[in-house]
Amino acid sequence: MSVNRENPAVLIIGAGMTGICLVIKLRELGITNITVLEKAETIGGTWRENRYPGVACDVPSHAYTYSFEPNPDWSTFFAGGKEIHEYYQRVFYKYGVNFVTKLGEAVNSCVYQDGQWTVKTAKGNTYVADLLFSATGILHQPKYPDIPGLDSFAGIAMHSARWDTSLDLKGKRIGVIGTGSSAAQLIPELINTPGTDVTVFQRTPQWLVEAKNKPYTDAQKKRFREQPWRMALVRRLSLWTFEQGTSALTSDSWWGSKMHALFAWNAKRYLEQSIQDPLLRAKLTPDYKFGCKRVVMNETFYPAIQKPNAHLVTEGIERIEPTGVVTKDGKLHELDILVLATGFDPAAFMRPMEFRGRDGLSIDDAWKTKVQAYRSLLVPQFPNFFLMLGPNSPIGNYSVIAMSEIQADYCMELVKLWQDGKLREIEAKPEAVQGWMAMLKSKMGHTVWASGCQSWYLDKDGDPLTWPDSWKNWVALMRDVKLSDLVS
Ligand code: N01
Repeated sequence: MSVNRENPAVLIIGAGMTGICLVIKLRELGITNITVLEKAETIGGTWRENRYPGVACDVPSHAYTYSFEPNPDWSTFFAGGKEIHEYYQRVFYKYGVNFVTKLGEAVNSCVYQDGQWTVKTAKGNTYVADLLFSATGILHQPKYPDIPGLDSFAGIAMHSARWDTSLDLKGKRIGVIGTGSSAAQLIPELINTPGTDVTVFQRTPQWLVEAKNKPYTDAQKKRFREQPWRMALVRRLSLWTFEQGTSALTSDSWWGSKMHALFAWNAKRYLEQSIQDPLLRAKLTPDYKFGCKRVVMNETFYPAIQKPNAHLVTEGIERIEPTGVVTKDGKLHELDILVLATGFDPAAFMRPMEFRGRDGLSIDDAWKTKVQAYRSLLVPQFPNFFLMLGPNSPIGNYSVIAMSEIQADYCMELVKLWQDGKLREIEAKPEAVQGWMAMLKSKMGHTVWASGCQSWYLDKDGDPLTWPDSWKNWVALMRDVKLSDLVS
């Protein structure tokens, strides 16, 4: 079968931040035969899905922006979810990504055969592609807690990422399970709603860093517009700070340890200065290393949890009954609404699609022993397929947009090599995948993630699913395409 390598048929699954970026980059290569399949009726990924009160980004707005599309109009230092969603919509239309996007096209299966991918959707449509990109995001599939009686709850129960925006919260007794980044944003909004009584069920205290969220004035926005270097400076400084954080979490060198101690001291001081009641402070004090779980960046949680209508429960959940949550001390906490801020399955890449590579190999079989992808992107036996933001991407607290752009650039380099005939198919050699996994393993022990806490950063073997080294080293690696690692 002859493939038009100059303008191949490209399919992208997902019209979120990464999918939009890919279309723009592919067009820069002169590729126009692109189709984006988006399961929902609107675009925007995470920022379409997460609608809970208080949803925001805890990465500074100017750093959570495409490098090629700065936005002088961000209203605050940390933008809210709605504003970020609007930004993506603007970029989507400005770059004409809408012309190649099919909405309401949930992908059911992707099967590779004879050099092409056949993709079928729930609507019964079939698409054929030479190159396939999964841009479905990392944290997409909600994780529901395995608590006895959850289904018996007679009130309203919902996951934080499945928020019912029509719900009237006033005067309600609300329970929240979880105290991660989503919970820390939404709990204060619930507590500050008139007449509510909010019970927070905390299993593990979180490390929390104060994230002051100042609005940008009209004068500042005008300066950003007229002198774009100012936006670039805010972006660089924000990213630099996060880069130091990443180094502190991934290195046990002298410098890494000092940086780690400084970040931990700062968070501890914030807790001590913010929480007046010593008993509550003790409940909120983590007993594991700073950064082992994803650090929560927030300025509203500590003030809110001290309000009279807020209760922090640490006794542990025994079961759920129709009227509420029973904790291990036998107490029934009666509730009208139960919010499950219990996070996501970080290894559910592409699922629940049927995904088959060479010789009918299913992704479940390919990953039976380990979820792995060369440079996070190339899955052995799944040629001409790119798993964006795949395992061991440098997730953590860094800007996921910056990450996505760098991965997209790397993919474009591979596509160019393939177009030039230097690669028969885009696939990593088995020994390169083994080398990649061994390199990751050798670095993991130095990270704080492997220091003995439970978090979504770890896979089933207790190995970090994140990039276990500095941001700088990751970027250098991604800018260096090693042709010898690829099947030629
Ligand atoms: O989820 P989480 P999240 N019984 O997994 C608890 C991104 N994000 O949605 O710590 C009782 O962090 C669990 O307890 P424990 C960001 O990458 C970004 O908050 O496991 N509790 C924990 O407290 C983030 O890391 C932004 O003991 C149970 C909570 O639920 C990721 O999304 C904003 C339980 C889950 O915390 C996920 O954050 C928001 C059980 N059975 C989120 N099961 C930005 O601003 C779970 N928990 C960019």
